[in-house]
Amino acid sequence: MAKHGRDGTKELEESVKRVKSDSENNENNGGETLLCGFQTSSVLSESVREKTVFVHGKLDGQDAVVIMEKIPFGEDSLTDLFTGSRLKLEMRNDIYSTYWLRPPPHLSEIKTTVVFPATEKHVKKYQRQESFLLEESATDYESITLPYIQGQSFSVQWVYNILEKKAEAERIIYEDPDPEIGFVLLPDFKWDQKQVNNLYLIAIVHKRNIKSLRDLTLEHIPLLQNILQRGKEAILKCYNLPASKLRVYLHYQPSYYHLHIHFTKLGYEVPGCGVERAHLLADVIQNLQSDPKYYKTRTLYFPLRADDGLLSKFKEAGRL
Ligand code: M7G
Repeated sequence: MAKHGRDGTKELEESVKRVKSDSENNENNGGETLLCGFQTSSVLSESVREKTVFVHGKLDGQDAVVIMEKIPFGEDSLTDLFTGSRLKLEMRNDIYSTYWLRPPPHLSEIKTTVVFPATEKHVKKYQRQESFLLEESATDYESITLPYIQGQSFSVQWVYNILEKKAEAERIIYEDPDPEIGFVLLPDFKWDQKQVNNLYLIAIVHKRNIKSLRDLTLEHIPLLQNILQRGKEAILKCYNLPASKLRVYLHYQPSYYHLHIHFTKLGYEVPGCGVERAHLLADVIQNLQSDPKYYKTRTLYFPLRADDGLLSKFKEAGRL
């Protein structure tokens, strides 16, 4: 299943072409008009700096969340941008002039993610909220967190679809099919795949009984080492990005309780890469090597948003 190219740039161009042809297919199978009937209920959050907006609304009477993000300039697109655009003068003063540039359609695309139908939990996930840092002892995990996540967490059907090649199969860049130490590596759906500067991939393990960092013990070291090693090699081959340019980590708490590892480009300040939520995979391996029960026994810290149900459980238990 591995599709490694020797020339990373070429591979990236090919994967961009793949994404374009996916979107062309999508236009043909009705995706083009999906949002025409979208009725906005509220803007959940927006960022002027990141040029993103998260919108809650209704589609066919059901809840939906639409995330839109203006994409960065890629060096490769500059020539097309200069030659194919029209300029509208805004003002001119001495040697200074400002314009509104109207790019050709293929350079004015907005990356759009649709969650439909969206659950109440999705709507909350994308709402701007105050966060609180929680302290979770091993006992808190057993008595508060575990029962909560067993009943309340997001469906991981999308993960099973990827592992079973029912969705995103053509996006997989590397797979080790081994049931114990194997995994699938593919672009995170947050990545536009237009440039490596904001590279974001996820490795999803084939093994189905590992919910999060808390479940990891000595027996998982070969799995974690395999992901770290082979994931780095695959990214070097596909995107020409060396391991020294990668941030490889797990989230605690994750949103989806099926073990997966984030691979992002170092220097790309993606939400969730801060010290309060991200655990470097290399550190996780070392911690397990020095203490096989490290993550079973340690107190772990993580932020939760004000309206997170788990936060209420910690409050009810007098732990916040
Ligand atoms: P997480 O740490 O469980 O939660 O990471 P977070 O979303 O709060 O960071 C899950 C990762 O999977 C995130 O980086 C998501 O962007 C990514 N992701 C989520 N979904 C539903 C999909 C999907 O359908 N396809 C792909 N390729 N990535 C997804």
